[in-house]
Amino acid sequence: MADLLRLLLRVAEKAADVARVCRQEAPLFQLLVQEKTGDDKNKKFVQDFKTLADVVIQEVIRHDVGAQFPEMVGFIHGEESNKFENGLGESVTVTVCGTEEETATLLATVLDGNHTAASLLARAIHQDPATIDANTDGLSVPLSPSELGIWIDPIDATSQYIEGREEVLEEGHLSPSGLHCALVLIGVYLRSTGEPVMGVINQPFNHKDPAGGGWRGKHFWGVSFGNVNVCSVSRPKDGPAGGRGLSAVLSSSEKQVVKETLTSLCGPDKLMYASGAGYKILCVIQGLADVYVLSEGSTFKWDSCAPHALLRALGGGVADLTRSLQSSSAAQNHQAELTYHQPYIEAKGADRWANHGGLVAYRDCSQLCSIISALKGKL
Ligand code: 2IP
Ligand code: CA
Repeated sequence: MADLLRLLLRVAEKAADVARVCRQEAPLFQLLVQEKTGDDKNKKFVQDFKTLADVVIQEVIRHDVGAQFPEMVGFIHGEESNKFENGLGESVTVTVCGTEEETATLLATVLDGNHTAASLLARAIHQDPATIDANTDGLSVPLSPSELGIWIDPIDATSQYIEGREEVLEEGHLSPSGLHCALVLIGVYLRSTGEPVMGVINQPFNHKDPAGGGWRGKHFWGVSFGNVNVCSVSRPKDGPAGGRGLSAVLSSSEKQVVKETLTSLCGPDKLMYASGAGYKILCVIQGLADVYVLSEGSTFKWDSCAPHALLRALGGGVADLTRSLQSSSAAQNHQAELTYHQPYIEAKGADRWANHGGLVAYRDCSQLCSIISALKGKL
């Protein structure tokens, strides 16, 4: 497991590099923010570049994990499909090839012959990322890669990534929107039970290098299985016993009844809004909010798997909101924890992997109970 964790930290850093390059290199950035207009809109180059950037990042992760752990091939899932159609109506499967040149040639076919963009992207894909310094010494978990599956969200909060607003993060404060909400999420789950056991989160745009070297990222990780619970983020000291009121983070598009109920429970000052499903769970992990409540089925397994593993390592979790509201006792709440191995068979396409019942992300079970009691009968 320590080997897998080190690899995931490395590939997440490579993915973050690709995400940064797409914004830093002018020929790629132009494609990223390009709005298709007029004839161009109807052209058969159906996919937007932003989707291609997502797919490229996802395939880098899939390729590197599959190369080191062949037992996991077939169990590495992501948000995007890697099949594209180019301007000539040809179907192209985007993969990472053996050499940078081969990858550039393949990408040029999807980018309708834009060799400059294809070469820049291929260079980022084949570059070795900086070594990640994570203290994983002594980490031993009795699990083998053949028991595990992976969920990848190449870029969560894509809209913030494209918009690209630069905010200066204030220590200890949540910042509702901007580039820092964009996250690379890699979650590992147990194939037999679906429980999340490892998570790596990379925030490609955490701060600007003071020496003018562009954006620097930050990574977070956690492992939770049996009695091994290790997280790179320490549990905030002033827990609920410290007498603070409960604080919650929501999507700005949350239902009015949830906003009102939580305003009464937490007080208006303790109710916050932020973009990105992954970023909102990261806020709970970091103690910037106590809970994240979502009443809609608008997140997916790839959004929640990685940060869920970190929350478990801290003694918390992510529960299905609908199921928690139905359960009669607080003790049953742990049965409502989200799992990652089974599709929702009544749905089609990506919806099969939606977190249909909404969710509550929490660090502390008593706070989960307060939220569930407050919302009972309201939804
Ligand atoms: C999205 C993204 C959105 C979020 C939505 C996710 O993923 O994180 O920001 O909505 O649930 O599925 P909101 O910000 O309202 O919480 P992606 O950007 O990968 O599509
Ligand atoms: Ca997402």
